[in-house]
Amino acid sequence: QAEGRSYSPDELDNALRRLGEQRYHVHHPFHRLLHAGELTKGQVQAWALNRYCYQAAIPRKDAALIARTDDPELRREWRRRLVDHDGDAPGDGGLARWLKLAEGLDLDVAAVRSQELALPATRFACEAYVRFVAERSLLEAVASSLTELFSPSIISQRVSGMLANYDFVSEATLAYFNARLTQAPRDADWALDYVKQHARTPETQTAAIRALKFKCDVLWAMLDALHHAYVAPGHVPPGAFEPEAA
Ligand code: PQQ
Repeated sequence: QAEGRSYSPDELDNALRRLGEQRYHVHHPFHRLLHAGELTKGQVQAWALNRYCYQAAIPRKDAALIARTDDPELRREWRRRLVDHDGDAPGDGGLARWLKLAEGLDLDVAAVRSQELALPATRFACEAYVRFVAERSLLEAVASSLTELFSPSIISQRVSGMLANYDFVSEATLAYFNARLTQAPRDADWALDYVKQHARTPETQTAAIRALKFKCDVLWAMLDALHHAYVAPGHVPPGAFEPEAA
């Protein structure tokens, strides 16, 4: 960004997409291994168990955002996200579908739901996301969701890679991701329009870009923690999930 000059909405759009293309967690080595079928079932279980903490944090950060705004349109849009994750009835919605995924991987569902076996860094990263949305500007809170611009391609890659490469994974197990393929682009397009409308000055545009970078860091830190504990060097912290010996 040239000194003191603001981006046009299209330039801001490009800057956000460039950042995501460089920093999104699709580039993390753990994802390469996951998608290429190079992990053991125990390592895939560790991914699903830890990732549940992220799923559980998402509706909390969405509720925090709703609580902060006086704009009925923003609330109306955002409450759909809550319903997507929590459903309208028990057993419905993204959290329940993630638990189905965990069950399909033969994890103890109650243990997953308790989050007690998650890695320390997973918990810190997820909580940092909730705090960020609760405490930073509304624009930054919305901008931090923009990683979802990049999730459809990683999800397609993940579903086809995991189905092709693991005999313990079925389409039913991965059903969580089907809904995300329509929900994520709808949500991300709306959020991107909001950011382009509301970030008009160099300061607010920089804040929006930094918010997306922060969120890429949240996702990256979660995979770093998984890699360190379960791939190399393989130091599982005391009290965290221990895969059964293969
Ligand atoms: N990100 C949000 C958000 O920030 O509001 C909500 C979700 C994501 C989801 O519900 C997801 O399922 C999801 N999945 C992935 C993935 O599978 O790689 C990534 C992201 C993301 O980029 O934040 C989300």
